[in-house]
Amino acid sequence: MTYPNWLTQRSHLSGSRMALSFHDQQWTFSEVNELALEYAGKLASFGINTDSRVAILAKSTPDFVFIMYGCLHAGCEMVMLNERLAPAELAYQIEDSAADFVLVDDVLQEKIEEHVPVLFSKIKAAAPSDWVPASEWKKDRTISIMYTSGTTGHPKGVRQTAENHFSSAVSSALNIGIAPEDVWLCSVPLFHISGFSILMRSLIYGMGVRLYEKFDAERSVEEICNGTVTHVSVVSVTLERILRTIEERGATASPKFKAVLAGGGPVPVAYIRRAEELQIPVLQTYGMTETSSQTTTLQPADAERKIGSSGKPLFLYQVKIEGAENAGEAGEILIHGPQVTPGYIGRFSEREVQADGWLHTGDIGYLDEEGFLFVVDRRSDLIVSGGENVYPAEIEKVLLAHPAVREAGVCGAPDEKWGEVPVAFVVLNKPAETEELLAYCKQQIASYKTPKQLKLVESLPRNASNKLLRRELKTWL
Ligand code: S0N
Ligand code: AMP
Ligand code: MG
Ligand code: MG
Ligand code: MG
Repeated sequence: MTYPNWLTQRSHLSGSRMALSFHDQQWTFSEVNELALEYAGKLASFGINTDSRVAILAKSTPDFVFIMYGCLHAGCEMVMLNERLAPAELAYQIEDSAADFVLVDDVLQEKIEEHVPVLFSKIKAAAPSDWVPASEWKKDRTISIMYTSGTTGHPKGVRQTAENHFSSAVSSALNIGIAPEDVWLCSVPLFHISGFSILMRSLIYGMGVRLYEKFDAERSVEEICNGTVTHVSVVSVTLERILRTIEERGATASPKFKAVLAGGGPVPVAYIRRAEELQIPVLQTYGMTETSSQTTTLQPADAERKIGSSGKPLFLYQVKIEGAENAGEAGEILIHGPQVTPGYIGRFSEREVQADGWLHTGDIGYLDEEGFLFVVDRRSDLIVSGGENVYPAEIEKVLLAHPAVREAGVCGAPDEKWGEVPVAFVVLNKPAETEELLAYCKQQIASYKTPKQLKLVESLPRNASNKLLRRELKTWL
């Protein structure tokens, strides 16, 4: 089962259409394809081919996009590294994925400590080897691998196949619609599925992408109000910054602007009301790395009536609630469909993700009588800080490794700026300063995972079998 090579076909079908723009530069699909072919030849000169797995660490720039598209032509698997992670966290992912090469944007090279990076500048300067692009791609080909944390504190590498990305893009289009003039503003990270899925939609629809290296509320609002973009993906923190900027300016969205896709976590009802006030259509979505982005999406038409819901499953996708017999009964959310990952790599490669045909998300929710999904509780005490996931277990593991720490417990606390942030409770076995413990964390984990507060306590709440009761910690905040 194959697809024709997406880059070749897209350039053949709509070569003169705008594919990518960044600052004042832009590239058509045929220009992008030419660059991707050239990069694939350069990558081949390092020995990168269909058997390779490459880890990539980069800022959201056109070079990153062209190198990724070069990898698509080369047929290798890409492990997408999060630039906010600490060197030790990146080393774990590179190790666990057994990446053959680590391609690194020059500005991020200090983040790679234990491996020899292939710098973007070296790739650019290389002479391309002779090389022929595959005319077809297998549907089950793994295109990307993204790490997501879990209950154990060890991140898992999630495989996303060509079919996963294709079905995700098509189902999204069946819901949102597509038109030749569409341009999607991408200021969410390309290493997350929120950003990467925009590139996949671009290739599959022939749609333009307006790329930003980092989120910028002012510039986003200009694009939305000038009508230079039609869609934008946000998390709730960036949605709020956009709304506030529009409110402060007394601006209005251009009639050309079509939709904000808001995901990565719950969107507060107050933001939805403010967006309505400004006549900005917001589509709330529930999705995850394991489902290559959206699974359910709420249409603006239903937003008022179904406030708090993440919508209905996209076409071809199924959602059910484990153990629920009637509408309104809450239980674990189970997902089935062609967007669901076939599984993990590395140390979790043996773990079945769809043993009974369904992805067990760990999230708790219910379906109402009309089939709208409401997510009521997140998996494994997951904390979402500004769209980045923070798992208590991962932070606790780091704290416990400190010689002065006997016990550690982490929970999420509401936060004005980030929505939610981690707070740690620690029992010491010898004297230590909280600043020292926090500095110790910051050395080993991303700064967004470093607890915003650390409280020294006498003991932690545990049940009869000595299991830490993280929910109880919330009552100590
Ligand atoms: C919110 C963002 C933009 C904040 O970054 P900003 O403002 O650029 O900060 P910096 O200048 O880089 O750093 C300043 C200090 O702030 C710390 N910091 C940065 N980010 C965070 C954070 N999230 N939480 C806490 N602190 C943070 C920095 O560390 C720095 O501090 P110091 O100086 O101490 O180092 C940025 O965080 C951002 O881009 N967030 C969004 C990430 C994202 O896209 N998440 C979604 C992941 N989920 C998925 O991809 C699946 C769902 C999905 O597919 C989807 C999601 C959204 C929309 C659509 C979809 C879809 O289905 O298509
Ligand atoms: P990630 O794979 O990093 O994007 O994390 C996905 C997780 O984010 C899901 O399993 C949920 O726990 C949470 N999440 C995503 N979308 C929503 C939503 N609309 N409402 C509540 N939680 C969400
Ligand atoms: Mg994750
Ligand atoms: Mg940023
Ligand atoms: Mg998330």
